[in-house]
Amino acid sequence: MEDNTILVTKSSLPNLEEYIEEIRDIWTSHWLTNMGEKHRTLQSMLQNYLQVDNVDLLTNGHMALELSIQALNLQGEIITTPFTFASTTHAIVRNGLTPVFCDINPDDFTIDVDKIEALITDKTSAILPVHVYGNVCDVDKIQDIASKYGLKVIYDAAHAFGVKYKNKGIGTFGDVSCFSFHATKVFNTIEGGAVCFGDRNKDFGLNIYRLKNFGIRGPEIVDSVGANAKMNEFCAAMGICNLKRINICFKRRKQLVDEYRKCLSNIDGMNLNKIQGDVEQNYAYFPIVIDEKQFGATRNEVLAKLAEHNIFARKYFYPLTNTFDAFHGQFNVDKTPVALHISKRVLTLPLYEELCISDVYRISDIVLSCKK
Ligand code: T4K
Repeated sequence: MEDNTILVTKSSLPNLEEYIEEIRDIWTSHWLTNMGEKHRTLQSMLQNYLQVDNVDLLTNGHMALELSIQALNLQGEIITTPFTFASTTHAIVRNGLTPVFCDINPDDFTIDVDKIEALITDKTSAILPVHVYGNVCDVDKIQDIASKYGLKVIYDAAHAFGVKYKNKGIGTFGDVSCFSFHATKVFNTIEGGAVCFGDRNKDFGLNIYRLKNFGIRGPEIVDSVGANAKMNEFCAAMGICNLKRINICFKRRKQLVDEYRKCLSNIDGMNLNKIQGDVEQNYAYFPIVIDEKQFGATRNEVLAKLAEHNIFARKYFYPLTNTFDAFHGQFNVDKTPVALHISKRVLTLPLYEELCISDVYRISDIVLSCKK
């Protein structure tokens, strides 16, 4: 790989010496996993940072989703969106439940709350919306619908670390919020994830803890059939170091996004996500939507032009999850036309802490050079 290659993202890392310092005492304790000191420390740091009642750490964001569905003992159908990473839909299907796909808003690509109620049946047990790219779903309306029909709400907050809505941590909404701390996320623990939930959901907390540790309740009691999804100490140590520098990371991402917006706003045939009111953003992704008719080039042509310059943007999220081969045509994509339209036109541009402002200008120039 050449030095000048720019990928869609690049993991944020702490100073190496700081990480070594953080893991040094593991060589004294020999305690590598199973809810050790680092695990407990990161858990309480995150509880504080995310302003939530409870946090439980897991091996990744996917297990957070999959085990949350199980811990809530959901059955039947779950209303969700197809404009997401495979994980969201797979977590539902792997639990033996049926995803029912709701369309998305054209402005911020979150679930279209006006289309949820028509999808509710007597089999519906929950709504699983996605704060896609860190854009906040209409949490108030979703809660109203959930309360009216007695449904649970699990947020896929994989993209929404550090986001606040009306000054409240994004993890405080719904019954559960599931975060991803994957290497590609604004905050990473190498691999990792977490569930956040309120004190009113203490039972959920007990269930998730047992599910992540084989169903073991005590030294001689195993009273449920759990999996293994414990975050290990090296990952937790990475999280401790990265959390200490998270504000530097957000500040830098904001600068880059501000420059992208200056270069790429008000271009015929190109739409950017609307800036949401009452939201403190995390600048996780920078999606552009290219309408071939007005722009004069397709999304794929822009992607290819960037690639000629060793710049690798990504089609997050194409294809839609309801079109995956894995489902053998089980779902009718025509029922989510906005999601289909966006997925054929969206491109996520490179965005990460180490990206140079000059690269933002260069990337924007190449994108604009495709316009006819
Ligand atoms: N829900 C949503 C909405 C999600 O987006 C995700 C994950 C999940 C749930 C599940 O959470 P986790 O179980 O993953 O915690 C990446 C990530 O692997 C995935 O975590 C993420 N979403 C998804 C949107 O993106 P890929 O297949 O695009 O990853 P990959 O390997 O192509 O990496 C993308 C770029 O990241 C590379 O070009 C370079 C950079 N990179 C990658 C790795 C692995 C690094 O800089 N460092 C690294 O270690 O899925």
